[in-house]
Amino acid sequence: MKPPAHTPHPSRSAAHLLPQGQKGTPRRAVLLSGLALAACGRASVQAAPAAAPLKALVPAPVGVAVMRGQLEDTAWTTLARREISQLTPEWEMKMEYILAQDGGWRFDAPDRIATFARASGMRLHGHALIWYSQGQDWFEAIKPARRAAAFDDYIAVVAGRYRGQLAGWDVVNEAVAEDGDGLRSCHWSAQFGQDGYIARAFAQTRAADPDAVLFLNDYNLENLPRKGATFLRLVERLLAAGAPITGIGTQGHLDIDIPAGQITAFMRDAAAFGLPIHVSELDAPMGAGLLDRARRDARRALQTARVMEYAEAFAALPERQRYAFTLWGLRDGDSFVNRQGGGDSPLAFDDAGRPTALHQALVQGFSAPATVRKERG
Ligand code: 9MR
Repeated sequence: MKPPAHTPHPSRSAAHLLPQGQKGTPRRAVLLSGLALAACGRASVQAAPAAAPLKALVPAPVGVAVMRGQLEDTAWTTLARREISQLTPEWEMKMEYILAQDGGWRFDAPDRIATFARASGMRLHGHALIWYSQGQDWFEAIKPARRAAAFDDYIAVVAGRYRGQLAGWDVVNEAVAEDGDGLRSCHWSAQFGQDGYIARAFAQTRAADPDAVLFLNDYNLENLPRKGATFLRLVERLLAAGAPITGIGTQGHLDIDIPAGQITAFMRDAAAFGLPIHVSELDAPMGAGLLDRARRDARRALQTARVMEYAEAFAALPERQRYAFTLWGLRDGDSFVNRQGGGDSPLAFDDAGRPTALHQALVQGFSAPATVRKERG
């Protein structure tokens, strides 16, 4: 199997390795218990009683990234069925999986995930049709004169296959340059132009699936205000040109060191388009593997404050703009962040399925009354 493409990432640019399915060690599904955490000003978190499932707490579908192997792990499926109401295939609905090396198409894993979602009463979110980091060898091996048809055909086949089965698609992923200075150049932009490939992908996806919400999805939008602004200008330009963008995806791989208010400011600017917003890949690494206790507590407090801010900013959106709030993995050990050694706690559950400090931050953020949210916003 082809190794997955690398995705640059803030402060952990080499932070993912091979996709990781079930590891074979059954994990015990443990019910919720409170967590006592270090108090620290506004971000303090108190010991909590047994928590409600996330899907009862969040005023929108709660998503999680999934790999086929996890569907064979009953600890994962039990926890997911209790907590989660939407699934995003973590990598098996991308070109790297679907376009097999023998030239065929592979749909077994994404079909299995779609079947599981349906059987579990969960929504399915498609990720990702066109991404700068994927499909280059395949595309460049096609004669230039036939590339446009191949691009259109890929979208027609994949989006057509899942038509009616998923709520939305990340049509184009990560179009904005790493630092926010313009757009990325890639094999797609070389063929169709920097805005051109995005507009074409949206038009083709709309033709293949008339009902899905179609997202432009990117990361660092809250971490780097300049990148957030470039992204929103791109949305504005493409909408003005008639592209059927009907959703805004902000991945939410959080840099917990950003100043307070930056997340709220990006969400407010993004919300001005009136489109549904998907917090599509939230995690919040602390970089905590090697830290001593005092420093770890300080990192926890920062993590708590920023995750609360994200939750509050999302909950403050009008209902029709709250597409979903998705975590990029269920348990800490499921996170791509931990595939290079582990030790971080970027997600809502630990490896035994118990709520983490990040979970408590979500509880607090989503429990804040609307008036408090408004004042903080
Ligand atoms: O977490 C995903 C990892 O398992 C895959 O190997 C990798 C390449 O497909 O993609 C990771 O997910 C990325 C997502 O698709 C887009 N935003 C950044 C995510 C983390 O790199």
